[in-house]
Amino acid sequence: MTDDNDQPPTSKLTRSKERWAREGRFLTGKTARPEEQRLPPGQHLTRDWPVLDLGLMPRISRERWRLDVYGAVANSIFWNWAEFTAQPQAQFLSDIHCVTTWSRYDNRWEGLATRDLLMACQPRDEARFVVLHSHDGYTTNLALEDFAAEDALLAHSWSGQPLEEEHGGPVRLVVPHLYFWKSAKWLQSIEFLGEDAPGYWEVRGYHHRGDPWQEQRYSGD
Ligand SMILES: Nc1nc2c(c(=O)[nH]1)N[C@H]1C(S)=C(S)[C@@H](COP(=O)(O)O)O[C@H]1N2
Ligand SMILES: [Mo]
Repeated sequence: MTDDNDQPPTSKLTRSKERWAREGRFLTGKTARPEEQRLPPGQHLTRDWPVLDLGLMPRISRERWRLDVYGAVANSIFWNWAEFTAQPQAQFLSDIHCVTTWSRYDNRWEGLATRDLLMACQPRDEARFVVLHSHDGYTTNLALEDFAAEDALLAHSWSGQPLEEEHGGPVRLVVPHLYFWKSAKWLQSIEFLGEDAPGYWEVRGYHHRGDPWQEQRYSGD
């Protein structure tokens, strides 16, 4: 676990990914429309489910897990596991698109739809951006409209089973219409802001929004 003041971890993989951003690796220069082309440009399908992160896996039991929602909201939230799972339950089927070019179809997620979270916390008028904070020191930022997508959720299960620790359990975000780095694993808190605040990959050369069909891989694309 990392304190807010600690530098987040780096590894051989995170250093390669920083270099890929500088080089513009994997860019095809094509764009597509999700309604017409399920697989975004420059992506290939995989059947297994790769694990990608900063290289350290925080272990948070469901008993110790809390969700902290704060910032520009009318109702701050601090839920324990029982309170979180007492919220309305959504099931969504969606595809994963990782910026390192693998995609995985038909993932069955279960959890709390971000739209239901928004009903509960009531973002104030000035709220425009959301920052996800994770137990490994990872952060990522999203525009409020992207966070509020109809198939976005705080997932605690995948394929009918508790989300595995290596994939971000107890709870991760899933925002299917953006590259998967926006889908924070080991979710700890959600901060609502009036101004954008780039996260771990966004300050290391990756795009602020990350739409796979527009190939928004890197900043400056
Ligand atoms: N907390 C946390 N969330 C994270 C990451 C991370 O390093 N830490 N990596 C992101 C990236 S780059 C990807 S591709 C996906 C990978 O999720 P997976 O390991 O379940 O495939 O998690 C995203 N969410
Ligand atoms: Mo990624």
